[in-house]
Order: sequence, then structure tokens, then C-alpha cells
Amino acid sequence: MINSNEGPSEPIQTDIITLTRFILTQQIKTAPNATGDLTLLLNSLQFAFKFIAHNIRRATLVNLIGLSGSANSTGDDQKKLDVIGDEIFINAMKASGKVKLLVSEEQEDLIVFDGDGKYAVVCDPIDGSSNIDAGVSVGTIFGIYRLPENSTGSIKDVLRPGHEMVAAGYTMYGASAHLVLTTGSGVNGFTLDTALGEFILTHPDIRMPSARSIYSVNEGNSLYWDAATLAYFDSVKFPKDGSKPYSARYIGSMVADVHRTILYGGMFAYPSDKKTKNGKLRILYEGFPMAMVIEQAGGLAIDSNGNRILDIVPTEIHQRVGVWLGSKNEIQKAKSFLDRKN
Ligand code: AHM
Ligand code: MG
Repeated sequence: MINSNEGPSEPIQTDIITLTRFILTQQIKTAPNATGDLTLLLNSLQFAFKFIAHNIRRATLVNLIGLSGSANSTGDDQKKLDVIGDEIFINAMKASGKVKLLVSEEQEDLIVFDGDGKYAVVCDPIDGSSNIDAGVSVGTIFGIYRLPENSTGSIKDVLRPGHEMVAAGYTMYGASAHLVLTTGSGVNGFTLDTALGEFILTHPDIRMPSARSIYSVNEGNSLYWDAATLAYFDSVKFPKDGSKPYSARYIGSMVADVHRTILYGGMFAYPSDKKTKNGKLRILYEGFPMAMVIEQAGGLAIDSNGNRILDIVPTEIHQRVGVWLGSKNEIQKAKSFLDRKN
């Protein structure tokens, strides 16, 4: 560490850990004989995140906000940035040469690339895009499966439980771009230094608090909730033991709500209800990656029946799931209510 000569003597960190350095070091430590394919794939991913972050940052200036005039695979209106984010992601994954299969929220069908890529990537290129025009944080969510030996790449290679993912995470595009990544042994957080063009390790080995009196849910759906869901949220708002009620925090952008939950603790839910019987969020590229990150940070993630999300075997690529995730104690408490349904 040295002191700058200009202005007040600010200590300058001269030995920073970039994402590239971090993943290379991890590979040498945990898999010295690995081919390095996953490392190269993660490198292509970080390029996609930087490119998307760049476009979101200049969106208002170059008229990228608003609707694109088309709809995605499930009929949602697509924002211009949804389309651009999707293209950036697909091109980066294709160019990496390491990806055989890609599932994107914005594409109806599974994408199969030429070549002998050994990985399948699932992603929501820009999640929470209804918030974009108001400048609220949005994010990219991703998960990675390694293809089974001898697989040539087919849909069954992505219809696998989340606990088989080899890496997952998200990038939140807010005041800064934050990348939160797990490769199955803990969670690390990186912040994009736009001057350097590098993600810097700023949140090593993130462990989430085991409890915190915060609940995060779209309460406007409570008309449609079942009795167990209503009873749980009543219990945190009107505690019978005289304790303080929980605080409510809901951004409406999953990446931002989950990011806060990881750093501060608490719980986040998008339950299934009478209107959206299977929930709103998608299991492959929203439920699984977030569940993996949350579990790796010491939390829990369950569906609306109280079952572990990572153990679900999806049958469709755009399948939905009711999501309850967060601090261990908070989700155990929620589970005690959801279990009454069974
Ligand atoms: P999207 O993938 O179309 O952006 O939808 C997912 C988003 C999540 O980010 C967020 O948790 C949820 O939808 C909010 O939904 P609602 O507006 O119904 O509360
Ligand atoms: Mg989404």
C-alpha cells in the first residue's frame, strides 16, 4: 500500500483481487488439473455483465428505455433493454466456445450452440425490467450446469435439480454493478470499478445473518394468498409475544431484494397463490441460482410447500415456483407455517 502524492493522503490499495485473479486462484487451489473451461466461461460471463451494465448506465441518454414492441416467450412485454441484454448474453456465451446449451427467460426455446462446449447456462438477462424506467436496480441472474459425460446437449441436460449446478450468481446494476458468485464453496461479492473495467473482490466470503426482522413480499397479492401464507405474514406483523413487528422492504426487483436480504438478513418471498398457482418466478434461472447463493451464504430457500428449492426436478425450462428464501431462522419459521398445508 502506498500514499498518493495528490491531495489528502489517501491509502491506495495496490494489491487488489480482480474477478479474473480470483477465479484463476480458485481453480489452481480447488481443481489444479481442470481444463480451465469453467474459468474461461466465467470470464465470458463477466464481459456480458460489463456490457449490460454499460448499456443500463447510458439507457436514458441513448433512448433505450421503454418497450421494444415485442413480447417474450411467455407473453410479457419486452423492454428495449430486455432485448439488448438478451442479445449481449447470447453472443457472449456463444463466443466463449464453452457453452453448448443456453436457456434465457427471453427465448421460448432452448438454444443449442455448435461446437463441443461442456456447459449449459441458464439466465434471466435483465430481471426486474419493469423497474428500469424509474432507474431502480435490476440484475442478471445466471446458473451453470456441467453437461454429463458423453452428452451431446439436449433439453434433459438442463431439466436437472438446482443442487447439480456448478456455479450460480447474479449481477445487480445499481449505483455500482455488484457481482455475487458461488462456485459451490461459499459466496463472494465483487464490485465493478468502471475506471479499471474490472470486478474487484469487495465482499469476500459472504455469510448472511441467521435472523433479522425484515419481510419482503408483494403484499398487494395477499387477497390471493392461502391461509398458511396469510398466517405467517400476520405473525410477523402482529407478534403475539409482544416483540416488535417486522419491517417491510420490497423493491420489486428480485436481484435487489435478494441482495439486501443476503447483506442485512430477513426473508423474501414470492409465494404461489390463487392467481399464480405455481408462483411467478422461474425455477431454472431465478429460483435455482438464488437458492444456491442463499444456501451457500448460510441461508435457506424453500418453495410454497416448504420443500428445498434446489431439490426440485423441473419438467419445463420456463417452469415457475413459489419462492421463500432468506435467513435460516426466518425461513424455518415460515416453513413451520407452510408445513401445516401438508
Ligand atoms: P421479470 O423476470 O419479468 O423481470 O419478473 C421478475 C420480477 C422479479 O424481479 C420480482 O421479484 C418480481 O418480478 C416482482 O413482481 P411483482 O411486480 O408482481 O411484485
Ligand atoms: Mg425475471
